Amino acid sequence: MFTAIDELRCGDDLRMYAEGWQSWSETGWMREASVQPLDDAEYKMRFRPDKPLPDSGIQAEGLLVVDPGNGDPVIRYTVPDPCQEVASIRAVRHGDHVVVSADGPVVRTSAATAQEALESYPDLLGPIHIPEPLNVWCSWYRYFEDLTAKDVLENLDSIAREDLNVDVVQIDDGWTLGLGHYAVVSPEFGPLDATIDRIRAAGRRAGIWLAPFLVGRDTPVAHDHPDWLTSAAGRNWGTDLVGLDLTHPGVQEFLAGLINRLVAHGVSYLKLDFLYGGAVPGQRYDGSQPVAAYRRGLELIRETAGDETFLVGCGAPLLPSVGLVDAMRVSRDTFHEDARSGETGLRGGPAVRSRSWQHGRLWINDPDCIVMRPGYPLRHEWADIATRHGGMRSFSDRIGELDQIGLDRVRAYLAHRPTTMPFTGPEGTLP
Ligand code: 9PG
Repeated sequence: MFTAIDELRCGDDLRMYAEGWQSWSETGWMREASVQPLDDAEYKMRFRPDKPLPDSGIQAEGLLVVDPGNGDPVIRYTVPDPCQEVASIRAVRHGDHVVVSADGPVVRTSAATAQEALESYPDLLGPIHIPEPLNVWCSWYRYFEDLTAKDVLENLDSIAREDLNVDVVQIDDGWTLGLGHYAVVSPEFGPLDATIDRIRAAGRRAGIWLAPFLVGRDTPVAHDHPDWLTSAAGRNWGTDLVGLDLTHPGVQEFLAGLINRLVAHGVSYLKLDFLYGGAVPGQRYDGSQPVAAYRRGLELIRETAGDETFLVGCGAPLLPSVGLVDAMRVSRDTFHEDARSGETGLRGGPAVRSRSWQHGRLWINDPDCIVMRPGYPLRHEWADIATRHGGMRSFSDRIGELDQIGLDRVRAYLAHRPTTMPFTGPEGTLP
């Protein structure tokens, strides 16, 4: 139930910053209307299944800034504790005024500028430890799910031969049959432990991808443990997805066991993907609400992995993750497997720019991988944005396939480790 909480006069230059729910959600400065989902799966995977979207106006998840554009102060609306509950906050323009409404408690603060309104927000959340960013080689945008241990080792050797400044060799999706199959290693991938050993022996950190908060509906875990499941979480890997109840002792034991095993094998970097699955609606074992349950699950992973393990959130509810992840994906994928030629444009561009104020304050921003082989036509445009607004520096190519231009650019990208000093200001994109 939405209740009107405020009414502001506005001018022609009205602009509103709406924070999206998770890494892949649209976020930024808007004038009148939010982006709408294309279909039900996208609704579940980029929006909140339990939060209908308004017919008109914009909807922010937990953080809205209204710059009235008439010289009046900028107003920021936030939620009191985003680790417990994230209210949706709506803003609708009616001629010369804007009506703000919310479906939960909201704190209203005024600021002199839009930049100040965003940049002072992290102060509300208490001290947050921000580690140094890492440079990453990632398998995904070259190998997708057809990855083998041999591919990883080939690139490990290339990194040494080309003397690239890579901290982490990260095995993305493809190494496992999936969490729903109890995260067993895929036979097509080959030996995981030996690969991790080789990465570490080469003096790099071993990183691995995991989607720990959801499973396929038609998988052994879902069949064996119907009481571990919450509700629908979209669709991927050719199957409907369902969220896990992170307050259930069985789920907690399963996840802690898995993280323990990976860390004991020498993994010290976890890309935690599809995390929104932990916060879908549904009944939970201990009666928790979705956001609090999600936070409990992420805390469990942090506790189990230890402070030395670098955690990257991806597909992750943003505000409920603060303080538990080292880096956060702040954008959509560089490209999807069926659109490698770049025809979908720079999908990550708008959110990477709009969320640049979060870098060094809430976490290290991860703009996603650059891809520098000649076959990706937007390689330079995307690298320009990632260089300017990034934080984490990752690339995803078969190194042997890079041309000289691509290799030089990768080398330059990794050579200058970005500082964790906060970026200077929000660079919103206006339609
Ligand atoms: C591995 C990939 C990569 C990538 C992640 C994530 O909406 N979707 O269907 C959807 C599918 C995949 C996806 C994002 C959205 O990519 O962002 O970097 O790790 O998983 O499967």
